[in-house]
Amino acid sequence: MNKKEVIQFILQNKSMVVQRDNVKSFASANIALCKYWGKRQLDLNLPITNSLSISLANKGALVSIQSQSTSHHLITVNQEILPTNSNPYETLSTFLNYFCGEERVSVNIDLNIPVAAGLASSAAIYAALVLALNKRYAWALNHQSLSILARLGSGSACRSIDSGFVEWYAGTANDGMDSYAEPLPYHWPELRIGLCIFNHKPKSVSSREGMLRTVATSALYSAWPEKAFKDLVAIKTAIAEKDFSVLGKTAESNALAMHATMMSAWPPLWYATSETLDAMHQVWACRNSGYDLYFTQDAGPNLKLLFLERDTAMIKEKFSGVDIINPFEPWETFDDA
Ligand code: 2P0
Repeated sequence: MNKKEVIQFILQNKSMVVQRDNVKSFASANIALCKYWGKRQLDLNLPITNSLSISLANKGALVSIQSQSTSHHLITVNQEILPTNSNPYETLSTFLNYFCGEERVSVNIDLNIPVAAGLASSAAIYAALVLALNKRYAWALNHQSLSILARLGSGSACRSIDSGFVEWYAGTANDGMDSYAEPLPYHWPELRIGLCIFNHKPKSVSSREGMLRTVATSALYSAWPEKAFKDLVAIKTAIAEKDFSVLGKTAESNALAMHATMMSAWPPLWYATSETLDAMHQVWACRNSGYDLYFTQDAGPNLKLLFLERDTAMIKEKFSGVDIINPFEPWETFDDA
């Protein structure tokens, strides 16, 4: 099955008539503790390994959709209209066409995280878009179907349908019907994520291109699936047992191993800057002084700190400008909007 056929299958017997115009949905961005890096199928964004993330509460994308009487969709991101000949417009508009048919819509996307800088903005956007479409046509889809539809927009978006800890199953089916994300039944109110944002600019190599290149050229990639599997087991156990040291250590090691596969790709992929490396050394220095502090890094230079509430004051002092998130804090979901 291709993308269009998967969508038709999920939406069979569902109305394609607008039930509510001007709907609004919010989806949190998510940070992977065990990463998704490499696809077993490109078109459907089917991953080689399972991955596990933590959703970032009120950090993410708010998407509204309204009917529009123009010949093309009107898409704005943070109040700026996307030019119809730009790549982001083409990608979003192609995705919208799968659902809206001949209809044209105006989509407003408001993000409170940097766009395409390794902060999972596309995950939040596609998840919020699918949640908003579900309201617009009153499909009443379950989370599994919503997660699959979000994955078709951007792989990691399937992890942004739910909050808290979320696991995405790689699955084995060719049509990807067994590749969706589900929340883990654990809360960890003391857990904190610190966003160290050094660069708001979009990354030069997209994750899609980076994954392709890594799988095709990195000699280290063959070791990745086993490493990811072991880390996933360790992280799930650490979450269930609330063992923060094991969680942090495994997440940091997982991120570094993913970056090792990228660095050994050709041409090499190197997302870190000198600020990223300085912050890593700061984390290691804090650890050497006895603090339980770890980091993770995605396809961008920004670093995400993992720590517990008790160390908040120290983190604020050592990492100036850090944005601290409590992933289990309640936030506005716009479920009735
Ligand atoms: C993750 N990343 O697990 C990993 C770690 C980046 C590094 O998921 O091509 O934007 O749309 O499926 O989801 C970023 O990849 O890629 C990502 P596509 P996506 O969070």
